[in-house]
Amino acid sequence: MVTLSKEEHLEMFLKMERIREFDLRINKLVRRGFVQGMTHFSVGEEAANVGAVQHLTYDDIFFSNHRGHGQSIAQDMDLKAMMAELAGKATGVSKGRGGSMHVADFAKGNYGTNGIVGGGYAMAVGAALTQQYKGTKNIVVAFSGDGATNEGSFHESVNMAATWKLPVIFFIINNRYGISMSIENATNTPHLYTRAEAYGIPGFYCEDGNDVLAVYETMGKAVEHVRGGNGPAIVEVESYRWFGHSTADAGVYRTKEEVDEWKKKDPMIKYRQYLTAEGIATDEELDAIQAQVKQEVDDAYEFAQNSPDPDLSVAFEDIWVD
Ligand SMILES: Cc1ncc(C[n+]2csc(CCOP(=O)(O)OP(=O)(O)O)c2C)c(N)n1
Ligand SMILES: [Mg+2]
Repeated sequence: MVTLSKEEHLEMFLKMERIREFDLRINKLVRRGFVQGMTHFSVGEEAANVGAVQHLTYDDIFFSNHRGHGQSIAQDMDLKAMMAELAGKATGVSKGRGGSMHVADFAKGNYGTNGIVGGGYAMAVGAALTQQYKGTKNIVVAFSGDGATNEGSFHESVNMAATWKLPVIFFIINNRYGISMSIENATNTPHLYTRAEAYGIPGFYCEDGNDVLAVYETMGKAVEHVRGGNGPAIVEVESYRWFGHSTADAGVYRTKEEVDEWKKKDPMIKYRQYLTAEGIATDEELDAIQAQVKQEVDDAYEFAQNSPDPDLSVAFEDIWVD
């Protein structure tokens, strides 16, 4: 089991709470038309995101996918700028031009969410090659879902990273579905981390990806391996998205019983129970964090609401490097 200080525990709880509260609010705002475009939620996958990102410094780099709110918030993305981005406002992190699938924060190593499934893998390999070439100790993480690992880009990227011993982790959140396609219908093996063997690299598996400490521990082993200059690794954690694939999903391919079963394994409740049972934090302290986050999300909404729309002239900015 991992040993963390109280501050570290509370920081992880805070980040998980931010992801939960932010996405619950965005869900409402999409329905009201305030947030435009396709949006994919990280609700239910808070532990999988925070347990992994907690190992990264701002000098490390990560590439996210379409479901990237969780990783972005876990790496301290400003909630105001993020909400403004989702609302298409000029004050957004990408000046309101990208929306949910194009939030990035280079200063914190967040190289962006990405609407192309499997689109982050090869870029992560390129970024890892840069780190190796420059001789840094920084690592790169390519976050993806289970479905994306059946794209050719996954196999090409892992193969090249393994051959060149690049400092990159392929971190898979296995939530059992790629849109409506169950993992059983998409692949012939029950687990994805076992693919590592085919490339001669280690694969790490976390059965309970809703337990933030279990994810943290599993990711810790992969980070130690990769930061130590031993080449890449694959990590698979099991979790579940509570909501539909995106805001345009009626969810007819999953039973209510299945969704309810996973809601019982709520990562927030699991962590709260651990923290209180171990005497690390009181319910009052955790309630105060929840109240603080609620206020942060309220403030982000107000900021986004009061922000101007972008001027059309910015549409063609930042396309070419000067
Ligand atoms: C190249 C490409 N193919 C298909 C899509 C449509 N699409 C968007 S998300 C998705 C499923 C992704 O599933 P998974 O990787 O498991 O991530 P999850 O949504 O479950 O987090 C698909 C097929 C796309 N955006 N890009
Ligand atoms: Mg999936």
